[in-house]
Amino acid sequence: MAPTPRRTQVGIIGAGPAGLFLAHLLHRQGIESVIIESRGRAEIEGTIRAGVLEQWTVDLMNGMGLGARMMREAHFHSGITLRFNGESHHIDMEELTGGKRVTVYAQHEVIRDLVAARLEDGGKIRFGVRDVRLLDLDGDTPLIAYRTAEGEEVLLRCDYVAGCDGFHGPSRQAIPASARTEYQKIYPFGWLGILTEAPPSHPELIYARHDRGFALLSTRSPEIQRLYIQCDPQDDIANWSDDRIWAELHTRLETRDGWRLTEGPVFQKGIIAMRSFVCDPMQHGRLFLAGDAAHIVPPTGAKGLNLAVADVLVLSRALAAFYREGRRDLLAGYSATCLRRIWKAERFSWYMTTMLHRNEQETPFEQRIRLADLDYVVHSRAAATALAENYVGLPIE
Ligand code: RFL
Ligand code: PHB
Repeated sequence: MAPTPRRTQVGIIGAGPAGLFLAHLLHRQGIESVIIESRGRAEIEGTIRAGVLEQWTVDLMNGMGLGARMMREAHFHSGITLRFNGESHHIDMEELTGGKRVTVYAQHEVIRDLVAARLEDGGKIRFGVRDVRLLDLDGDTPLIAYRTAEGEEVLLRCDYVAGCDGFHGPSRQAIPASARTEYQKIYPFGWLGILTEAPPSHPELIYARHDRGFALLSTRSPEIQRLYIQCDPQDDIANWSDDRIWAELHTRLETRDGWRLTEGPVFQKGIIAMRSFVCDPMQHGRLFLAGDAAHIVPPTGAKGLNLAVADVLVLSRALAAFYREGRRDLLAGYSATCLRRIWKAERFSWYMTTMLHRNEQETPFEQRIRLADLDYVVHSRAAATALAENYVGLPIE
């Protein structure tokens, strides 16, 4: 017997930053939603990903009453350091942007805070679902079909579907290939990331360009540091002993003036590939894509999570205008509104990535241009201001 359809206003696929922020934003507008998530709660709350929140993302969390733990436990950085040719250069973002800072607060901590608050509000999050299918997207009442963790077949009838299921989720594929254009760039390098139990080596993030490749020093807490080095994206993590990782980190990060990196035991390591990707349009019928489902940036600009939140802020406003006033124009313009911000973040992330990484495929001429870019940005107030303005996050319209 076919299952009886359940009903909600907005069906949200994916409990990442995009899906969770959307559910909270809709709830505050009196709009009901259900989130369906293929992984378990412990898994989404334990996956190590992003670390940097833009100023407006922090303001939004605080404005929604979701920022209490973040304000106690996060680290607030007024600048970043750029290193190349063995020298260190400080970019004072707070001064260059009229007081904006970035907040280092891990993505899985944001997820923990948002999941807990949503469940406390009585919100519906279905974890561990399987076989998710999107149906009738062109009609007035699209359907999400899925199987619960217990194996029960469910049909969820919605007014709208939000595809917040990341780069590999089914939502983007539900838009016919002929109805979307995909723009993509794959970089010939990846990042090897580690978590280490060590004290901070430096009070702010260090982005380094070195002849042996890029390195990044970030942090998680006074006891735990996050570091990355550029590597071959196909490389096997088994080829990277802790000693080899530390040797590369020392070489790439340390400066001629005697600054030294503090080591500690490595308790997590992995390799990620890097790409830039945009799907246009981000909507089809009653389906709206948000976050990594629609676009990917390389992590060098620290933009991915923030972009996902920006998308769902636009979507929540458009849905609120529909439910409150019957307006459909903001929904119709969703993709175009989001893509203006997305392409600027794509440009910035590409710029930071190409400027800071060693790319064997580039000519010696191009490699010297990257160094000139760095030299320019650390010595020109205009160029440093442009970097800072993008890094702390462009204004939300
Ligand atoms: P997510 O986080 O991938 O969440 C998608 C969710 O959808 C679920 N899902 C499904 N659910 C139901 N049915 C299905 N069939 C499903 N298929 C998938 C998944 O299980 C998942 O829970 O996407 P979202 O919400 O769009 O958020 C995007 C961000 O996670 C991402 O952009 C950032 O992590 C990128 N990123 C960074 N962003 C920043 O803003 N600042 C940073 O400092 C930063 N550093 C990073 C990063 C990403 C990294 N990695 C690992 C890619 C550093 C790294 C190393
Ligand atoms: C991180 O702390 O994970 C992090 C920081 C800055 C980036 C990317 C990742 O650009």
